[in-house]
Amino acid sequence: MLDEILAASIEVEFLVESRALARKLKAAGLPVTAGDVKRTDTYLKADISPQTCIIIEDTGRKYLHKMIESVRDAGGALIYVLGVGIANDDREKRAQDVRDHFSDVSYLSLSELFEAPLLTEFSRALTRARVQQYQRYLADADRILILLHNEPDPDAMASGLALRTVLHRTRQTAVIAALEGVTRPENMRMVNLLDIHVETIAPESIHEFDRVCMVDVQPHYFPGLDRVDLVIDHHPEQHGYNAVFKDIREDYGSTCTILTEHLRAIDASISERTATAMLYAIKSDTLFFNRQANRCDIDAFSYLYPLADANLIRKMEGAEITVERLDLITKATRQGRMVEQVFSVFLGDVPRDDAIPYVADFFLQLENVRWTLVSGVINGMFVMSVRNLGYTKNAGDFVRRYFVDIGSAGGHRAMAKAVIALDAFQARFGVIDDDIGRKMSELLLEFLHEATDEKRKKEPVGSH
Ligand SMILES: [Mn+2]
Repeated sequence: MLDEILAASIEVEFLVESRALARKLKAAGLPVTAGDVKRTDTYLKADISPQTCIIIEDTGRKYLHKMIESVRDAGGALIYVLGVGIANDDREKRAQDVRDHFSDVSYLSLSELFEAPLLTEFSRALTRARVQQYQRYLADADRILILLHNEPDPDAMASGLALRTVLHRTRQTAVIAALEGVTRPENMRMVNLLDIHVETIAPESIHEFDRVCMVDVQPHYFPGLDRVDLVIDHHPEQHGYNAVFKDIREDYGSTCTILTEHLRAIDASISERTATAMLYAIKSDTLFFNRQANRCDIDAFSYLYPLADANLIRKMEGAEITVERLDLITKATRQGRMVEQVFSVFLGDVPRDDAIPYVADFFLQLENVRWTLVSGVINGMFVMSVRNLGYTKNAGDFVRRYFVDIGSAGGHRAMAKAVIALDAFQARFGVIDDDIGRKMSELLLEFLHEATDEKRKKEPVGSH
């Protein structure tokens, strides 16, 4: 096996104890000699140098130390011991023993070497079975709807394109649509540069499609829609709806990461346009791996990277800054307050609801800021975005605690949102204008201090 793995890139020679085994291996075409593996002579004869990499097979025999010492005496310096056919517990003991006696010798085991790639392969096979199931289920539909959330963001749109690729369909037979279309500048730029068509449809026309799929969102988002065919999403799983197939992975940084795995599992070829959209989606949903990203997001990113157009991505990213947003940043700088690494500001009436998360993300970049709390009023609704770094406490828990009974409130560990009718907000908190920013920051500090108080209680007296 090692010959097969290594011989293509490295010159390999084998040394075995038994002459019979040497003859067998030689017959199989391997460069092999037989010799006493405990003797320094044997290694001198083999002409090893400090640059020779020596792998010693450890099958649990007693004279492992003697072998390592002989190799060293003959001038060997790059020594590995490879545990083969040893039970897990014994292997750990032997590895420890080698580490204790020979600090420069590394212990590897066959199972460790093979575990990761095999598990990846098996989980890919499981994903393949899952994808083939929904492919078959959707195959005979004339027209499929791929429904996105309102104001589709890069992850939603790219996931739409990716799912269309998985289903081997065209713009006519798999319609990517939303109830409210794209208006934000950065999303518009993506639509234009990648020529993405997101149709705006009325809620009633959802039922005109043979099958309904959704990506980056779940059915509860759409009132009155409680049954769909396929849901692929990375937001926390919601209940109270039926989906024939679903793949929801809360710990993933983007829906596109899940879809990259689906595409890889079925060996689909991904067009440059789709790969570019997906790569941009992963970057944008994870703030380039600055929030809520895992190993799979990084794997998906490196898989898509060579398939995508990096220049287009750079162009799409530049669209985030607009004069309108700069005005709000200026206002927030003047009116915001910083208390214990919490930046909070109430912006008053804001023209567009994307301004609020934008300002929240922006101020999170400032030195010493660990939480941002940005709120404003849009069409008579109080809207607040919460962001954090360092995950001391859960942003979603914070908004749910204070707002879920008077409006909608939810989110992840690092980002959350609350939307409350202005009169309900006033009735609860009784504050107006600039006092809103102060009040919100007090609530958050109260919430954050709770954690430290609990921790302190657990610590023994006098430990400070
Ligand atoms: Mn997303």
